[in-house]
Amino acid sequence: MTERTLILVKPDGVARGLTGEILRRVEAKGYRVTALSQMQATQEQLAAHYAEHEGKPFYAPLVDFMLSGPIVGIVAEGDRVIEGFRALAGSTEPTTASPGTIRGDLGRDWGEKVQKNLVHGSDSVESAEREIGIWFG
Ligand code: IDP
Ligand code: MG
Repeated sequence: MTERTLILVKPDGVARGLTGEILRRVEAKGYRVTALSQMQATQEQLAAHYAEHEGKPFYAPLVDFMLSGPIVGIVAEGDRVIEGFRALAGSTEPTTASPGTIRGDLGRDWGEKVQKNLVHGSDSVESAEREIGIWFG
C-alpha cells in the first residue's frame, strides 16, 4: 500500500478560511487526497490522538483549542507523504517556521499557552495508521 498520512486542519485554520489554501498546497505538491471530512473533535479522540503529550504544560490548552471549533480531517497518500507533508507544514512554532511553509506563511504567535499552528501531520507510519483510525474509523 502507498504511504498515507493524517492531516488535520486545526480550528484556527478552519476559522480563518484557510482549508482550501492548505488543501491546495497538498494537491499541488502531488499528493492524492483520499478522505476529507469536516468534524467536531471529541475529548476521547483528542485524548487518543495526543496521548504522547499528556502531562505537558501545553496539553490542556491544546485539547481546549482543538475542541474550540470544527476541524477538517484529511488522508493524503503518496510516496514519502509523511515526511513530505511535515516539510510543507514547517516547524511547530509559527513565528520561526520557514517562509514557504504553511505555518511559516500563514501562522503567527497569538500570545497563548498553545501554539495555534494551523495543521497537524503524522510523524511516522505507525502514528499515521493509528491516527487515521481515530479520525476515520
Ligand atoms: P507538531 O504538531 O509540530 O508535531 P508536537 O510536538 O507534536 O508538534 O505538538 C503538538 C501540538 O502541540 C503542536 O502542533 C502545537 O499546537 C502544540 N505545542 C507543542 N509544543 C508546544 C509548546 O511548547 N508550547 C505551546 N504549544 C505547543
Ligand atoms: Mg506531533
